Amino acid sequence: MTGATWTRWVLALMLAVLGVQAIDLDISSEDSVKDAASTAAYGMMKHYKGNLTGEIPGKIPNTWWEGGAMFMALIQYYHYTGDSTYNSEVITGMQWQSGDCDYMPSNWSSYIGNDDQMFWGLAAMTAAELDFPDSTEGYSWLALAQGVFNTQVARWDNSTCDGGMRWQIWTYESGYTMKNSISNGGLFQLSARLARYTSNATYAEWAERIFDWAVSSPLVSNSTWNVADSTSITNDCTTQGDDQWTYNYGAFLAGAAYMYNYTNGTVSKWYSATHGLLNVTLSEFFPTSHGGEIMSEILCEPLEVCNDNEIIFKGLLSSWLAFTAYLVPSTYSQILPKLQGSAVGAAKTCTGYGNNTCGVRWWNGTWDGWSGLEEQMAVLSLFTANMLPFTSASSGPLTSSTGGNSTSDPSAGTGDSNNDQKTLSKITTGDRAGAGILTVVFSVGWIGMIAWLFMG
Ligand SMILES: *[C@@H]1O[C@H](CO)[C@@H](O)[C@H](O)[C@H]1NC(C)=O
Ligand SMILES: *[C@@H]1O[C@H](CO)[C@@H](O)[C@H](O)[C@H]1NC(C)=O
Ligand SMILES: *[C@@H]1O[C@H](CO)[C@@H](O)[C@H](O)[C@H]1NC(C)=O
Ligand SMILES: *[C@@H]1O[C@H](CO)[C@@H](O)[C@H](O)[C@H]1NC(C)=O
Ligand SMILES: *[C@@H]1O[C@H](CO)[C@@H](O)[C@H](O)[C@H]1NC(C)=O
Ligand SMILES: *[C@@H]1O[C@H](CO)[C@@H](O)[C@H](O)[C@H]1NC(C)=O
Ligand SMILES: *[C@@H]1O[C@H](CO)[C@@H](O)[C@H](O)[C@H]1NC(C)=O
Ligand SMILES: *[C@@H]1O[C@H](CO)[C@@H](O)[C@H](O)[C@H]1NC(C)=O
Ligand SMILES: *[C@@H]1O[C@H](CO)[C@@H](O)[C@H](O)[C@H]1NC(C)=O
Ligand SMILES: *[C@@H]1O[C@H](CO)[C@@H](O)[C@H](O)[C@H]1NC(C)=O
Ligand SMILES: CC(=O)N[C@H]1CO[C@H](CO)[C@@H](O)[C@@H]1O
Repeated sequence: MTGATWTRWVLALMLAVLGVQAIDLDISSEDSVKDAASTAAYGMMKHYKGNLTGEIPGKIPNTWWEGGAMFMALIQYYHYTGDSTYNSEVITGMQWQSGDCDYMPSNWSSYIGNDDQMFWGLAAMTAAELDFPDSTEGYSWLALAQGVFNTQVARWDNSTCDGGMRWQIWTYESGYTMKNSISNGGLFQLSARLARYTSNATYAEWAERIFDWAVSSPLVSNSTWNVADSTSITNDCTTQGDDQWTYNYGAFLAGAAYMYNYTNGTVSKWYSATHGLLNVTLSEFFPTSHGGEIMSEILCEPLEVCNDNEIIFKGLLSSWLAFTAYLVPSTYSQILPKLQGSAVGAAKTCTGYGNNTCGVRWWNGTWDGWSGLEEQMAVLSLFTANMLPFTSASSGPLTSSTGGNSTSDPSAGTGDSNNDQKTLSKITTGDRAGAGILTVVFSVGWIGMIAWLFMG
């Protein structure tokens, strides 16, 4: 061994003993980015028990939607790194929770919101676009995405605020009176992706209808490109809850990018929406106080109050930024440095427990003491998104005319009684008790659920 090799060994040993080795990331090396993603994925799957005997595939304790987000991250991971280690768990979980091809599985469908269902639909859409291996039995990825689309557009609510998706699905959920950005932005994005994948104009008409409604409501401004979190039907959607979250911007941004690409770059509305939303996203969530290139969930990170849902949001934005760069090439040079800066920052935080556990605040320079499946998921998506410079345009989302071959079923999900509001009266005592062990996605939903339990 040379002196230098010795020094490296001793240093590595010291770091291991001290438990401070970070993920060693060289952002300009394809192999290094893949290794970092692999380390993050391994750490994430240490927390996933759904494939163990006696457990429920795809179900993560205390949450249902996170399963969809987790599989989305793993589908992207497989596509960009080629590592198929987790594919069988993805396929098993994605099919297990699929309900009647609509992600309304009867165990959970009484308690979920439109946004919860949407994350599974977007995961299935991602699987179709990234040529994820089909399940030998079960539904095609495209049909699952179409099933979510079909069940959601049937809930488009023209009876209040001249349109829009409500946050929640059922009248007894308190978020039922709200229309929020992630539910509308999620369906906008899914519609745009289905339009581009299938070339079926019906999906594009829906994407346009949802977007036009959103910009006519307080949710999205087509002049400042502010994206608010929610608005309420109780005052006819005249005011907004203006909390700023990365994933709300990401949902509309990527949707606009898909529409831009679907329309072959010929429609200025989608060009302005993409660039307008991108500009605000980059100026708002990459604070100059941390150097301007590291993504931050600005609402919860400063006081360290991010909950599990919120910890995932930056991962979602990371993936959607990368997709935007594939679909709208003029955004590439703006997006790449922000993904790279974030990844370099995040890698430094992966020093927890001496086993590369990552934290929440990617700008902190070292582990901030937080850990969990959600932290790993966000970092996994970020590292995967950093494969962008090592891939060509053809590594972006496919369509049925560029190699995507997932089987279409335009009427998927339309025969399922779990979607039917009339089945509400059939909710049993067992179901109500079940509600008690669930953490509903947002606390307001939780409070509403408790109120309903006591009043009902
Ligand atoms: C790292 O250690 C923590 C705490 O013991 C544990 O929860 C986590 O699963 C470990 N992660 C890995 C990748 O071993
Ligand atoms: C997950 O479960 C499925 C179904 O039991 C099985 O086919 C698959 O091999 C399992 N995967 C892993 C990684 O354990
Ligand atoms: C529904 O709950 C039952 C009983 O716990 C479980 O066996 C089954 O796997 C669950 N299915 C889904 C889709 O979660
Ligand atoms: C919903 O209502 C708006 C305004 O009243 C109308 O323009 C639109 O056509 C309606 N859409 C549907 C799908 O009924
Ligand atoms: C902005 O949205 C409003 C609907 O609220 C619409 O009337 C207007 O044409 C849009 N402006 C542009 C530039 O698209
Ligand atoms: C985009 O261009 C392709 C190939 O020229 C064409 O087939 C397709 O119809 C165009 N799409 C739209 C929405 O105009
Ligand atoms: C976005 O920002 C860039 C420079 O940062 C600017 O050139 C461009 O005009 C902006 N686009 C929009 C739609 O605001
Ligand atoms: C659409 O996306 C593909 C990558 O999937 C890209 O090669 C193409 O240039 C994009 N089209 C336009 C009009 O930007
Ligand atoms: C799609 O193509 C892949 C090979 O790229 C093949 O393995 C798979 O069976 C095809 N799926 C369908 C539904 O034709
Ligand atoms: C296009 O999508 C719509 C909406 O799901 C469906 O009704 C129609 O049959 C589809 N058309 C084709 C040609 O697949
Ligand atoms: C630079 C910085 O803010 N570092 C913080 C990282 O997180 C730990 C734990 O919360 C803090 O003690 C550091 O000050």
